[in-house]
Amino acid sequence: MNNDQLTAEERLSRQKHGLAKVVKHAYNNSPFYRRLFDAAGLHPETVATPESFHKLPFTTKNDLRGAYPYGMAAVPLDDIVRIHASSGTTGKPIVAGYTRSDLDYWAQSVTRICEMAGVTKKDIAQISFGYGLFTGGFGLHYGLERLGATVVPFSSGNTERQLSLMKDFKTTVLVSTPSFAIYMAETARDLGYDPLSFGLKIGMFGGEPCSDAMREEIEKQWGLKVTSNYGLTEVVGPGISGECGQRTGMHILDDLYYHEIINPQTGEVLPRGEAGELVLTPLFKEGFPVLRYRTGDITRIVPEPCPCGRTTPLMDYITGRSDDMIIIKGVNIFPSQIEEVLAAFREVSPHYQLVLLKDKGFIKDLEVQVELAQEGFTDRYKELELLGNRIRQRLRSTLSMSPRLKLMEPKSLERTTGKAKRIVEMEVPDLEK
Ligand code: DLL
Repeated sequence: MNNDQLTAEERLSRQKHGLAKVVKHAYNNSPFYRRLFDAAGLHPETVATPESFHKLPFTTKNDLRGAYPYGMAAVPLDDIVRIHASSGTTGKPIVAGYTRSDLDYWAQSVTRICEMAGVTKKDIAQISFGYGLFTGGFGLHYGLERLGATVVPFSSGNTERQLSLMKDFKTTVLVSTPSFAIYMAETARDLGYDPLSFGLKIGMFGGEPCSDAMREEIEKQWGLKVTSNYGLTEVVGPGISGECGQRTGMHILDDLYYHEIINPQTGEVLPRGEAGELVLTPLFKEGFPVLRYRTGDITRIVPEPCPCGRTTPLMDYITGRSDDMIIIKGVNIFPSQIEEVLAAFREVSPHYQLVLLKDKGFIKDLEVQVELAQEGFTDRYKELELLGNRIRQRLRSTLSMSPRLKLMEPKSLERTTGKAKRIVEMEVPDLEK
């Protein structure tokens, strides 16, 4: 049976089976979950159904941090055959351990995501995600290999060599972050290649948001079809949801990953269609199971069915993270709001950075730094001043505050071969406004 076209009853029956299995496994084998159930006065039977699951407390990033390194294990360490970890910038990373069966479960999920994106065994897929503790490289690798595609495990970095092999190997699928795809196109042109001449067909992009503007830019530059896919280390890695060719959102493999959308302030489960924080439970994970994991990612379930015929629910593109809200001068700002404003100006490029200006550790102001677009670049003062004023005005009306704005020369912001770093902090004593 095709798991992407289950009827509502079939789906529910799989979910019931999965929930009962994973809840019992976590309770019986994970000291972390045994304590959590006991403290809440719960027993597996009382929470292991879709109707009662909401009674179980959430698991948070802090819980996983506190369990560093092996506190989330629910099998003897002898049975863990792989470890990945998130690249947390502060504190200890979050560790995920996989049994052999977990690796199989993960590869199956990624294979389905790749098929949805339109990849077939005829494709040559170049993986430009880092191979290492990050789940991107190995995650896509085993899923694509299982599908039968020809995998080029390049890993991240070394952009010029990537391009040269990409051309020689006649790569058809590029697997990377969307920001790296833009950087590669820029480098290709610098080297005198026309990116359109590479013949790339599909982009499988993930690990960070891909705004509509970025998507258009990548498609225009490479002549490929952009698909976005989503996942996170704590749950399994990539392979949780991904786009088909229709652009209606990312199909969640919900026979394998149980999802809820909650109000991030109250924790209440929201009705289908309302935007909130995504909470995930991988139904068949043995090594380091997580139940009701708060992803921090803000999205909603698209109410309309997808014309592709798959019945898996569609998750909308991530609009932000519940923890990336910046509070400046008492105003709440999400970076995605700024990205939307900038995307409306053809005169600037997709490369931007938000600098939090701090005085003795306190955020005092925000500077939006954005590169001018290469095409039509002007250094005429008057034109730049006019453009600056137009962008400032838009930022002010969208954000209800006026951040500082710095228009930068093309290619002056640092490029990344992995996830773009959009927010940086700078200590600026005695800042004046
Ligand atoms: O980024 C796993 C991954 C690798 C997914 C490759 C897709 C492709 P982490 O490093 O743990 O894992 O980061 C997970 O990245 O909570 C989201 O905030 C963000 N993220 C991942 N994919 C997307 C996406 C991997 N398609 C965190 N759109 C998640 C928006 C994404 N944000």
